[in-house]
Amino acid sequence: MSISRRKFITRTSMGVTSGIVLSKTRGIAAERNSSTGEKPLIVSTWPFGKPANEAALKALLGGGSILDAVEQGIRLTEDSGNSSVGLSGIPNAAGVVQQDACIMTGIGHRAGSVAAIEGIKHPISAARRVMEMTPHVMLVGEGARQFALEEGLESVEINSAERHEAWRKKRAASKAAEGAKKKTDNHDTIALLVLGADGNIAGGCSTSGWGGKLPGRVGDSPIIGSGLYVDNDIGAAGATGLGENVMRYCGSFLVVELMRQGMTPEEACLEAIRRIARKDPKGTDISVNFVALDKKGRYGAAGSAKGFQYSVTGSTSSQVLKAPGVGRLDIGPEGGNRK
Ligand code: SD4
Repeated sequence: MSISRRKFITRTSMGVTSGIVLSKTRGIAAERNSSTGEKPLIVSTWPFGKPANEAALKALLGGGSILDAVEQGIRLTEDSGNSSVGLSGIPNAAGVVQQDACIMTGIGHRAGSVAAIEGIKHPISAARRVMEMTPHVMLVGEGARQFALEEGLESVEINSAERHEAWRKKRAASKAAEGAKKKTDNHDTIALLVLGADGNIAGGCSTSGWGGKLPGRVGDSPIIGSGLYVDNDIGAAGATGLGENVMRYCGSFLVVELMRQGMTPEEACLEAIRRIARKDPKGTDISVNFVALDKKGRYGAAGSAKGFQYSVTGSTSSQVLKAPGVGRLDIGPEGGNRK
């Protein structure tokens, strides 16, 4: 099914030639309530998710599974140096990069996760190995690192000051080119959700977490139900933002449960943020953003403030969209905004 029905302000066209995904982005679309019914469909956090989505699509088109798609997409981000995920991860207060990642598939409701792992090039692959090669769901710290090494995963020095500096400069230049307002730029997460052509769903998450965090701090990203949740009967959701404000509310699980109650992905993301903002002493000043897709191929996202962008890729288009922000006066009563 085509995305062309949607009233995107801008859109991209994408062709697949000899297994290579070709795409162009001409701008940011601003569709608030999305429903395409398209499969396969890949949704991820932030504009840097777009090339990751395209790598995920390429994996699917090459015959890979939904888990291969999640892993390949996120590996691209971990390698790319265009965010603080992976190789260009941001150090903690002790100057060390500790990474968090998880992966989950709706098939068999299985999950794997690593937290506070150091010096492994692809934390997402370590998370997948935890799921597939152990009876466990989560490994942390040195145990996670040793396991990854035993599994043959590549070890790398992530806390390279030069790498971090190069990323910081690149980021500052692109923000200046965009005319973007200065903001504290100390975190990025890729959460990437895949709906396969057969209707099965998987997702993954990878991050170096909040820059300057205490050593040993684990965020929402590797916690199943917080940074990511997949339910093959309903859909999937992923989070980015200040993990502490997601973890205390089981954010991604909440989004999926709201979709179970009948909300569209966008409504569910908005309502989850309102739920958090109603309880949180900081209201909407919580830096929480969600992406979601459902079993029907509908997708959406929302942020506690304006400015969150997400990437959506299907076999006919690949684009970066603006997510609606929950306004300070818009947190309403429980169950508000239900259509
Ligand atoms: C964390 N949620 O560790 C992550 C950081 C993040 O965009 O999402 N940054 O708190």
